[in-house]
Amino acid sequence: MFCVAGSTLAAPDHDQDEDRVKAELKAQIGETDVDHGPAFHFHGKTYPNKKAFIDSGARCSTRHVTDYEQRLHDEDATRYRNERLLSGLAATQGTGSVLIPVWVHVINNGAGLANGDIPQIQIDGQIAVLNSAFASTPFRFALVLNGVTRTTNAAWYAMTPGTAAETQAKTALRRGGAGTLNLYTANPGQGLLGWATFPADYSNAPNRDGVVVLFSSLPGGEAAPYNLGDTGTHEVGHWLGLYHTFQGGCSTTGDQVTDTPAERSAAFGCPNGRDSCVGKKFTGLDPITNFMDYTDDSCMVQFSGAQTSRADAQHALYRSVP
Ligand SMILES: [Ca+2]
Ligand SMILES: [Ca+2]
Ligand SMILES: [Zn+2]
Repeated sequence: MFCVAGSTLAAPDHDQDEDRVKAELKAQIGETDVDHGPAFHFHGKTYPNKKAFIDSGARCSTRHVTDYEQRLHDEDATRYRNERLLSGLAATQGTGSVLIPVWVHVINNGAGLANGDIPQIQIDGQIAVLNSAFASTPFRFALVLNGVTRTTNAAWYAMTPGTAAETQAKTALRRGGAGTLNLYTANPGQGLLGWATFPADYSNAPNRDGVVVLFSSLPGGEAAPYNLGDTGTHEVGHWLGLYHTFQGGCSTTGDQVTDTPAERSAAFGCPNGRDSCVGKKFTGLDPITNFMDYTDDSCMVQFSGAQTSRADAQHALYRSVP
């Protein structure tokens, strides 16, 4: 009798608590059933809300790397760091010690800003944003002398990942080796903001290497709230071997970076205090201010120490030839 009474009295309280916690968590991570916020107008399209835009995949179209690939790259990176340490070097190259030459290829649909023919001041602004974002890392970015090309081509202007247009554009325009950043600005189809290739992809497909971003995502562009240049920062993060902070969801390996707390799904907007993976294994709030999440440009402010170390190893292994 005692046990029955105990369970009938205690159980509802416990369930109510659990339901409340679950509901709060769902609301916090933007997964309530009805309220995902107001309609989101972006780049000539209207989405039911910002979550729908994020769910559309347009925020970033960089390919997903499989667990197997991740393990290979991370074994190589661990070996690289251990060899440095054995030689008496610091695990990571010095801050600002790696200069990355940058080519910017402005693909447009004709003359004028409305056709994506962005002015030099926005290109300089993007390079400044990269240098500021990567200030605590080994990487510095410098535009190659006369390193801006301008091409009018309607098909290339609307290119999307994996298409003939992308191959043609990059084959024609790309300059430099594995360590040279080729940044293409265009107006990709499907409302895409950008995509990048990973360092380890270079040897198999050198011509595909580089970063593509929506022209109006550059600083001063019209792609609010993604117009402070941090689409460029995020994609260059991929280009240096970083994954999304929400990769792997609530798992202990996740993005293969130890100091970015695990995250169940992409964050959007700037949800302060979001904590989508909870419990002993998942201490720490979601890394919503990290450049490798999907939050607004104004919300993203940092790379972590372990991301820096990861990017350094990936660069040294696969991009050391400029
Ligand atoms: Ca992590
Ligand atoms: Ca957490
Ligand atoms: Zn991404």
